[in-house]
Amino acid sequence: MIQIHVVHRDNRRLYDYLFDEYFRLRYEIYVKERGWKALERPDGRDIDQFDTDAATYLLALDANRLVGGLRVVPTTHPTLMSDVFPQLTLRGPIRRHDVCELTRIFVIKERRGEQAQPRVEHIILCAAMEYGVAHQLSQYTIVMEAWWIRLQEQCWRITPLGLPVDIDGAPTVGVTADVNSETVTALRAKRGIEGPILVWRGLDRPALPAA
Ligand code: COA
Ligand code: U4Y
Repeated sequence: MIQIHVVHRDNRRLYDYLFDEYFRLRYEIYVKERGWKALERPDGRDIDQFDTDAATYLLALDANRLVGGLRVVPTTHPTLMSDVFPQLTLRGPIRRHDVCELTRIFVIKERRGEQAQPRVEHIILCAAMEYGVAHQLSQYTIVMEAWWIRLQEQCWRITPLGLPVDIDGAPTVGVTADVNSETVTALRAKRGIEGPILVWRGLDRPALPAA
């Protein structure tokens, strides 16, 4: 059974054993598969300037195997949108306590496009919404290749922050996605996910129940 583990500096020690594999997998996917040259490093790990203590990782584990992930960074800290791609926003990057940026979503190759529901990608996206509600976020910001828009529209309400820009040969957009408990409920129903899927091991659960 897939569970999405919330990993933050306060409980990272419990997951330290996973992180080298996590960064290596990211390198495999983003640099080797996707060809994102800006992330090339001699050590074969995708670790960038936003992998700091401010980041929270949502790690998808299936019987202790890492099968996917997503990174959440507060917009009160430097983000991909504010520091690398501010040109994607017409009114300037959002910096608010109740808004976080989502980056580095992935599913390992063997687990993509699964017919059996709920598939890993859907579980991660539902978990991200659950996390946002638990932390009383109002929105996420996302820098994404434009092909995501079609998939995104099926599950979240997104709003563009600017015009598409060609980045490294791919049309790329900056968007916000609204966070609310109605979306969590709708996603669970649509994807056949029964109840909360976040695991907060070693962390205080946020005061509010996660939807
Ligand atoms: N360019 C265009 N479309 C893409 C794409 C790409 N690089 N990657 C995936 N898609 C499309 C697929 O064609 C598919 O469309 P379909 O439903 O019409 O067949 C759909 O997205 C789903 O992708 P798939 O890979 O089959 O399965 P998934 O839903 O299990 O996983 C991802 C989706 C994106 C999580 C997975 O493909 C992945 O981890 N990719 C590598 C990491 C990545 O590129 N992340 C996003 C960066 S913006
Ligand atoms: C970085 C410099 O995964 N450049 C960087 C850095 C792709 C471009 O960004 C460059 C990344 C998930 C990279 C490539 O040319 C969205 C998502 N977004 C991507 C990410 O990195 O997380 C960026 C897309 S643009 O070389 N690039 N990092 N310095 N540090 C998302 C999540 C949830 C879903 C939908 C999508 O709802």
